Amino acid sequence: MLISFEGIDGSGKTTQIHQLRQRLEFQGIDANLYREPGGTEVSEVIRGLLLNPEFPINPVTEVLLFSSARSQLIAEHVIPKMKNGEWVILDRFYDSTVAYQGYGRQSLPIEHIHSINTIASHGVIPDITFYLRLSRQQAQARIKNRHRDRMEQAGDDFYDRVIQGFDTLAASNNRFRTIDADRTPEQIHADVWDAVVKSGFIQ
Ligand code: T5A
Repeated sequence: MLISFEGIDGSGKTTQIHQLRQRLEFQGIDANLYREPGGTEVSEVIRGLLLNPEFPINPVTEVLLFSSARSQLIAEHVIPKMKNGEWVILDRFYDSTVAYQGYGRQSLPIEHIHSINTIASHGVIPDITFYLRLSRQQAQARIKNRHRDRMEQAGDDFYDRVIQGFDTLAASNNRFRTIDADRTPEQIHADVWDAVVKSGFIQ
């Protein structure tokens, strides 16, 4: 079982992932959790490059770096765990590349991003993708006291396009579950858990 969480920065993905992981533990399921970019030694080094505001990175290079970090994570951890019948939760996956680099940065035509995503993910597709939908203003308010990384310095228009990207993806993919993230963590978790139970993967 592969579950991914998507949404703009500050939408509450990490908070929800930890709640879901804990709930799964109560059911005797020990889920593997990885963040993107990151999750392997190589991918964490690439993450350091991507988020460092001191590095000016060409937009196409940015797509390829996110994708390289992903390829390593999927090959090194995700595919072996899935072959072993284990649960995997991803804090972001290739939908983020469509939303951030495709819609936000407008680095490459969307169909090119989809092709690169297919290669970098080694053909792996999530069973469920939770999209925590929150306005830019609400998300920014939640993380306003935090040091801004390179991506978070991109500006309001960029984030509005990223939201449009996630909305478009969610409207055209059955694996997406759009969750209203402007509620308490407990209310959001109840919806997430309901969808996981309905997926039929829990006995
Ligand atoms: N990126 C990533 C790309 O551009 N392309 C790609 O292909 C990929 C994979 C990653 C950056 O890289 C970009 C996207 C990102 O800009 P990151 O540090 O991993 O950077 O950033 P995020 O994944 O965005 O993580 P964040 O920590 O910013 O946001 P989360 O995880 O969505 O939010 P969370 O849970 O940490 O919560 C943020 C704050 O809100 C509070 C929390 O306590 C916390 O203080 N909160 C709530 N407050 C009120 N109500 C709720 N329901 C709340 N839930 C959480």
